[in-house]
Amino acid sequence: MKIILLVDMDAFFASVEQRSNPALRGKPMAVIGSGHRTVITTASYEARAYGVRTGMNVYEARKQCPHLILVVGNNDKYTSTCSVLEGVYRVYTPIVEIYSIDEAFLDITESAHLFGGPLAVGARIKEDIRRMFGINATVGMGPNKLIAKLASDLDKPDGLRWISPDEIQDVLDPLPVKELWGIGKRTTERLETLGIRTCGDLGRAPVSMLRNKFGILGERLKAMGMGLGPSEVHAEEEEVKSVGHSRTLSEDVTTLQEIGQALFQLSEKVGSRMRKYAVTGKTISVVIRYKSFETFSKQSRLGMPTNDTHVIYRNAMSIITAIRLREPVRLLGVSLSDLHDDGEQISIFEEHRRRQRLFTAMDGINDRYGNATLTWGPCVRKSSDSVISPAWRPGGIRKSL
Ligand code: TTP
Ligand code: MG
Repeated sequence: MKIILLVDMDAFFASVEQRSNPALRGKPMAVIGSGHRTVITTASYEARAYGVRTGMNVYEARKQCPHLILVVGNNDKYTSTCSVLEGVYRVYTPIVEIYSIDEAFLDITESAHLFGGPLAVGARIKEDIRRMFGINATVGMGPNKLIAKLASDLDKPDGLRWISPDEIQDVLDPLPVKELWGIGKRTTERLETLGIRTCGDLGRAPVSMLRNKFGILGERLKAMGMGLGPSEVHAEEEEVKSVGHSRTLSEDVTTLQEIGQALFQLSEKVGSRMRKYAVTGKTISVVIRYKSFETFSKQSRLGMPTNDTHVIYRNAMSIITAIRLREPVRLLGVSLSDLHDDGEQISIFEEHRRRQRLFTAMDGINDRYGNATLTWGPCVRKSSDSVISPAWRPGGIRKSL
């Protein structure tokens, strides 16, 4: 049985701001996005006590807490903190997966005993983070990622909790299903129509009933109710398997035109990064997150490997147009996998060669003068860097979506 550890910073952006400005410490404050200044990105725990939440607009938040202090976020501070954190984690195990801007999974199965056991590792990581950055993190541990995430959620903020295999049943039995990572509002409502409210109910539900209602997902849901989940931690040094980029849109969008604009920007980001790394990809995936946070992805295989922005865009668009969108879209992602070395591709067609020269020139200029100095028409309309996507990675290149 593995021991998986999740580190999740407490009120991450807000904590970093409180750290760099002592006047903000101990106060109800919130960070707003630099691009979209009316929405709360995250709130300090002092502000959460008043009911201020991520995603609220400033007016709603001020209604909850009239003396709320607002700070415009500085993404560079958060991403550089994240990059340094990776080094902290590697002291304890080489198997580290930077999962989001403020979360990382560590597989400490083989190394925990060197430091005095899982709880000692967790305590040391918390202490390292406090000493280096002056901020609090919560550490959750369990035999898989689902339970590690649950342990962290249940013990926030400044928590340290290890749910060992023999405790899982007792923890899950009374726990409402919505507390489980990956079970959103819609699934919770659909489970409720089956009379399933707690994880205990879910784990005991007949699989045939769940399969009827949820199809293939039914089995996964039952397993989750029993506390089973993935335990593979994807260490970053493994070979790159996909290149992707995703972005929380500054506003939820509904029209194909708006989606197309965002997809073009993403395709250009992915295409230019692939050209920089001299790779092409043969499978394209599009990730869609609805307003309700329900997230899914669709893939398609390309005729030949590509890193051409327009080819990526056209294929991403045909995936989207084949989907009947049920809700406004909050986040979009594009990635290419099944990667090949670009050198394998010999350009037979002059058009292909001409486009490659164009891309090389554009990428060169952008390398020199900063990203998106030179870009395609559809990318100009909206700034694309004001929001850090939850899928942000230090290297900008990741193994899987
Ligand atoms: P979270 O870990 O979800 O939130 P948090 O660290 O602020 O608070 P806690 O973990 O203690 O509950 O997100 C990490 C950071 O990511 C958060 O500080 C701000 C940013 N973020 C966004 O930019 N947009 C979002 O929709 C969310 C949820 C977070
Ligand atoms: Mg956090």
